Amino acid sequence: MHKKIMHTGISFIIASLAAVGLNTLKDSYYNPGSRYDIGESFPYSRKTDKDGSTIVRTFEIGSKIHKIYIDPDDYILKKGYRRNAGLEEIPGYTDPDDEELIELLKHNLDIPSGNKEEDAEKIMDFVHRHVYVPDRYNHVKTPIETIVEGCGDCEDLSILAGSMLAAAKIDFAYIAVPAYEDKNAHILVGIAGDFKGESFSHKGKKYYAAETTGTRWPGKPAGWKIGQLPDKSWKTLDVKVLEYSQ
Ligand SMILES: [Ca+2]
Repeated sequence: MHKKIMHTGISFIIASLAAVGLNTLKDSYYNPGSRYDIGESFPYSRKTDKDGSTIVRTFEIGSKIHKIYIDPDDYILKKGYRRNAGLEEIPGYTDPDDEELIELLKHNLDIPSGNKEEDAEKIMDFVHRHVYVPDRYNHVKTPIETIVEGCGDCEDLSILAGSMLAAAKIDFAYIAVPAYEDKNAHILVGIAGDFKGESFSHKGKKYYAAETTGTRWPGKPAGWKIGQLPDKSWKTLDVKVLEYSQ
């Protein structure tokens, strides 16, 4: 669910990268790319530890290498069935209680820092390191699936952002953009706080636009700032602010 793009060349590049990644992962405990859909998995910077008991995802943020440890059984359990949902159902997939997500916020991103705006920017920077890959079956991913696979489409990346914001107790909503002209429907998050730029008002609050998609490569995070709208025409559409309450 995102703007229509030229798929042919990009799909080929992603398939090639996935193939390279899978070769380096042949001793891995599991291989979601082969079990499901190679187009939904981006194995760059993911491997298992020596005995295969933990999935390790590596992120380089600034000069620091971050490692995130995920239980493969937890991942496989969450990957285990297909989910398909309309945009209005997306808030229900928010998962702020995931222990691995809470660990990630605390130990990798030092959240909460006491400054909610800075924490929100840090969360968005982390989300922006996940590659935008449209999925073939409209599978709604849990945050752990998106982190392990390193990629997702607009709903998956927004659920990851929303779950992290909710876990950090930062006020946010999902912003659902309807399909228009030749563009598909889209979803992003909106964050309340001391930000500048474009926002969507709902029940007296301003939710500043926070686009979650945009990168094709994990080393080059999408550059959207909070308050920046990828397409200003969204302001003229019947955009829905979908609340999430803890
Ligand atoms: Ca998806």
